[in-house]
Amino acid sequence: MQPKPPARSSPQHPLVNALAASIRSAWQPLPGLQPLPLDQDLRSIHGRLDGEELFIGNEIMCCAGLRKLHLEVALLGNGLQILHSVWFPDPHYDLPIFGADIVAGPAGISAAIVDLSPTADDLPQRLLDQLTSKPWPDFQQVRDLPGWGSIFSSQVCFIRPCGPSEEDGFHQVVNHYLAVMASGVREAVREPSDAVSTVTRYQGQLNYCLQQKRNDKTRRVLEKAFDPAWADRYIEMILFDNPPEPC
Ligand code: BLA
Repeated sequence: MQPKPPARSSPQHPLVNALAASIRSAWQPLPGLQPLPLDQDLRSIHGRLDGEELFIGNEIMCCAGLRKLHLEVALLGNGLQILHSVWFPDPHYDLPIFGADIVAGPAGISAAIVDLSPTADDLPQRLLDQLTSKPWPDFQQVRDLPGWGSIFSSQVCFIRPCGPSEEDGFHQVVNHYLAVMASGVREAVREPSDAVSTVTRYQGQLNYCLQQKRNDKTRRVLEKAFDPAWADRYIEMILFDNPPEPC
């Protein structure tokens, strides 16, 4: 039987929709893009909390240079809407991790973050130069990172956008970061499994996953919407699964 479409109590936040569309357009032309197998029950997850419909939609792809490109759009109760996207590189390639997270509630967006996060000491210089070539707009509320946020680069953009024009400004920043990431992917060359650089990037990506799993706010929302064991498996297997060892 087909699952019933979710009864959306609040319409999707326009920035969530717009960013999801930008992320899909950015990955579309990547070399060798293909969907990774994902069970239907994880592609589209339905639940109910206090009479409200919950929904998580997942799209997971891979391409040359990236082991996993993930886009998740979720409605998780109390009008909470999430856009989450991480592009995890294959550690054989000198690439950073693209990550974006938007948390919107009935009062607007409380958190909007985008980064190309290094998997070694710092971002490759050519990517740093490209990122900094386009300065961000002057956002009124730049947010402080939590302790585990040391995984992000010096170019991380973490704000609470004030109004539609800052939301649009943030969207432009994400588009720029996506374009820089995509150009890195197109140029990246595979290095051997036993190269020190490959092993360092594998360890860097493991650490990224470990630190992201320390975000109690994500865990709490998923535990409340589903249950602790489900949340734990979802975080370990779908959101921040460890990279396989290079071979
Ligand atoms: C914060 N993430 C949050 C918050 C919630 C979630 C409810 C608090 C909002 C706020 O501080 O205003 C919830 N995020 C989720 C859920 C999912 C999700 C449930 O993605 C998925 C189902 N988080 C990421 C990624 C990044 C990230 C990829 O998943 C960055 C690239 C960052 N989220 C991030 C940060 C915070 C946050 C830095 C603020 C944490 C804090 O201030 O303690």
